Amino acid sequence: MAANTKNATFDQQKQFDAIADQFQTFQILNEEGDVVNESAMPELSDEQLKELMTRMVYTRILDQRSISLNRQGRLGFYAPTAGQEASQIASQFALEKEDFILPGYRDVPQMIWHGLPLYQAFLFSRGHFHGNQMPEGVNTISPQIIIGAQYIQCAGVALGMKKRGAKSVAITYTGDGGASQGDFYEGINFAGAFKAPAIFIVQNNRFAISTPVEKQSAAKTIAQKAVAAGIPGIQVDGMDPLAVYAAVKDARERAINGEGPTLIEALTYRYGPHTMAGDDPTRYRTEELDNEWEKKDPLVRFRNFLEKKGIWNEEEENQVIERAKEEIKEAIKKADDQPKQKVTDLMSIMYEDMPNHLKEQMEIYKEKESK
Ligand SMILES: Cc1ncc(C[n+]2csc(CCOP(=O)(O)OP(=O)(O)O)c2C)c(N)n1
Ligand SMILES: [Mg+2]
Repeated sequence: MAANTKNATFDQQKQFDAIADQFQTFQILNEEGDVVNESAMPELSDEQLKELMTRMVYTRILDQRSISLNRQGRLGFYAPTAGQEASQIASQFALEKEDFILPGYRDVPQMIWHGLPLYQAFLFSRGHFHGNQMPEGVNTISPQIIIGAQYIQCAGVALGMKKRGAKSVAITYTGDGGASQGDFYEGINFAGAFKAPAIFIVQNNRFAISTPVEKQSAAKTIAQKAVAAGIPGIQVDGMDPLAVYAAVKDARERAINGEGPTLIEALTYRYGPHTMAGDDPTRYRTEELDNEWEKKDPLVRFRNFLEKKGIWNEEEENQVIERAKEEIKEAIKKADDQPKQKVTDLMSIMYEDMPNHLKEQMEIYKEKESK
């Protein structure tokens, strides 16, 4: 017999309402660029605020150029980033150089601002191995393609930092779709149990390719999933760079102080397609939804905020755009100038001590490549 809800042992609705109450969206700047949460304002100098804007504008241009380079056949795999600049750039902006980033395939901008040279990001897109060779001191690994796997790796990297007594954090990114994967739960649970200094970000852009977030989970928010792992969770307006920055900065401080990991759900939107491989967003998103999110644009909002403060203008923004275009042109040239990769290159960088059967294959390929 079905349970009689009148005699239920607890009031489910009350439980859900209490949860919803605790996971309200954290915001500092509204859509017009006005401060609506003065007490939460992060301490950032005018120079730092301008630098954050510069990086977001630069990244938007990089996205536009990457899309057109892909269409010209000059780039390979590319996952568009426009719309997600606040979630991506402001979260990286709250890190220190010694922090370690475990990115997903859409998170190449964070790697670039963490120190990955642009030409190597282009080589990654082309499937060239040099795009995966991080320079010494650039603390990131290649973008993860397996949805959610980076959450487990992040827990491990963070635990390693803790064991070494390092004052740094590991940060990882996945999407709303990624939050349905087993790896997501295992990662946050493990990090919570061991109080590992990790920051787990979910960029909830409302779609996993064409699957809407409503079909991912019965939970009202992704942030509340932190509760089951015994860690703090917060939902932030992911189109508000100041809210994202403040949330990550706060999470970093707690992690460094030995208080363990945080789960941050950033509500955001990707304006473009899932990747350049051929999905058509008009088949799974309405124009109304696109328009609603365009009004939340992080660049427009932050520009308004900075202009009202009198520290930003069109001329400055145009200079950033010109610089970005110039540097992208140079970087793509540098990527073009890179020697074509050979099978023997791939093999020789894989092992310190190459197994015998591969040594044999190496000889075969050396022979082939010499012709
Ligand atoms: C384990 C695994 N399953 C399926 C895929 C195929 N796949 C690639 S992207 C993607 C959607 C992910 O969506 P989301 O996590 O919301 O991230 P977004 O692309 O929106 O940033 C899927 C299912 C994959 N790469 N790995
Ligand atoms: Mg998504």
